[in-house]
Amino acid sequence: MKRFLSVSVCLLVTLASSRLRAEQPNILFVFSDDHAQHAISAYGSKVNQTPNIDRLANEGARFANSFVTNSICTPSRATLLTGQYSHLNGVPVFNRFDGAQDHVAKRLQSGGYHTGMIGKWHLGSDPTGFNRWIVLPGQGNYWNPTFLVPGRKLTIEGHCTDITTDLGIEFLKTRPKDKPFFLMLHQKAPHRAWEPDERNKARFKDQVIPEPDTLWDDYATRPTALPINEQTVAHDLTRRDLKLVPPTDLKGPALNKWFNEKPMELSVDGKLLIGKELAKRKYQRYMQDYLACVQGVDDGVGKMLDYLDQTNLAKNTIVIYSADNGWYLGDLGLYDKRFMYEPGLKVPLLARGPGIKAGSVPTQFVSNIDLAPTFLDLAGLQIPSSMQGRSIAPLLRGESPADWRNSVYYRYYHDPGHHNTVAHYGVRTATHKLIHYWKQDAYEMFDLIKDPTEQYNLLHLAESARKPEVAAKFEELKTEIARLQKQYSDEGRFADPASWPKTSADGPFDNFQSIGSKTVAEAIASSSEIAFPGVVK
Ligand SMILES: [Ca+2]
Repeated sequence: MKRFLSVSVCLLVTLASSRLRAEQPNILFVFSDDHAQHAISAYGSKVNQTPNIDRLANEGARFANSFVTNSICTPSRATLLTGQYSHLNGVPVFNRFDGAQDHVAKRLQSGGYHTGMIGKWHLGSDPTGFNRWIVLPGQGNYWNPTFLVPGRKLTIEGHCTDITTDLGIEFLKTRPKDKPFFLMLHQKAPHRAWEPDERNKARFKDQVIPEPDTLWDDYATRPTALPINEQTVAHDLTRRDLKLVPPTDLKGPALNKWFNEKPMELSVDGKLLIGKELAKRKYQRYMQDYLACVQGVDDGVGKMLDYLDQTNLAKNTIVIYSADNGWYLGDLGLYDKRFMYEPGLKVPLLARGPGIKAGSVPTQFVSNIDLAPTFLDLAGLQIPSSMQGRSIAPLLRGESPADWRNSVYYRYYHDPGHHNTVAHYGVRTATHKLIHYWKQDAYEMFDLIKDPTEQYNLLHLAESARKPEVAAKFEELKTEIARLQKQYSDEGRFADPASWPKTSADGPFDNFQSIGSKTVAEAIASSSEIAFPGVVK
């Protein structure tokens, strides 16, 4: 009897443990680079259609209020892994991520997941916490990109977006079938300089893209930062961005210099374009290529979803789509990201899978600090207190926790930096936004209900700022910023550029030995511990 009981207990324990294992869902996280929320049709895009990303919205949840904490590539990726703001994870600008620190992939790996990282990494250090990784060095290239695998580098012929998708499929095909998987599939596209694949380039070549209402923004009420920015469509697109054809005799540094210049007149079909006409032309050229790159990403999402459906993996796989930062589609006259105005602050966030309510549109404020805790929660693993975000799993199930946050805190440091964007921090609530340019001690405040495109800074005119309701809101939001800085332990660690880490997320990557050109299948094999025993940590 005793023996029978003991066998039964063993059986029960085994059953319980295999059941737990079976319930751990696969997680496919598709991430893109610089994909504007308003360049997705499910989010009401006026400029393109993204039928595959829309599938995630129709079959799952689309987050209406999804934000980032620091709207540039490298800091956003460090936050994605750690669930922490830049001042805690040590990546305020384009410096290298210390892979020795605790992060979500390590925890999923030790929690029983087969983990993979494919595509744009842009954290400088070698990925840690992944069974397999194959990543671009720094930004990487669109065409015939070089990839890094543990200790080696290789070239794969073709377009980066398609290759990254194919590597993702290959990862799923070759994964161990007795474990759940966690795959971070990170597209380089649609990052500048927007070099689309041939099929989508042809598709957008002659399209006329509607201009946003604020393309001709004069920045009249926002004198601190916008008038000196260098990310305008009218003045700051280079010949490389505009895909102009160089004179045939230019070579080497002279050719590079020519590509990096910003043309202020252009001859098109025998007509000399200047001023507004030229800016309109630049907008079309930029958007055609940007949207064609987005379309490649959307094609890739479709391919991944089809594969999950065909292999019956869909029923136990949570698919999440997001981007590392927002983006300006000519809004406020801008391209690029950085500024915490709505197009830069908001990012796409969509999720589909078991337990996720189809067609739901959660409106709670979520941000990229929430992704790491969410992955752990979905996997049934403990969320460490060092992570500053909160799992959005209850929101995915359609719940409305009463104590959810009502505001988000943002901080951008990269000043001096690219595009001459002035450093700032701020808060966004359901109705208002307050931005503080701390070096100038200048503020901007917007009523997002009356002025969703942030054209009128309520503090610009003394007469307006003195109004009791404006003054009261200003005080309320300053208090809210102070509260959030305390909550998130932001004591201005990287406020002074002299305090930034001196490392770079852009290499060098000289310690990787070249193994030549490979097919996708050969490349993924090269990133496995089987191909290079002892190399993978
Ligand atoms: Ca980015």
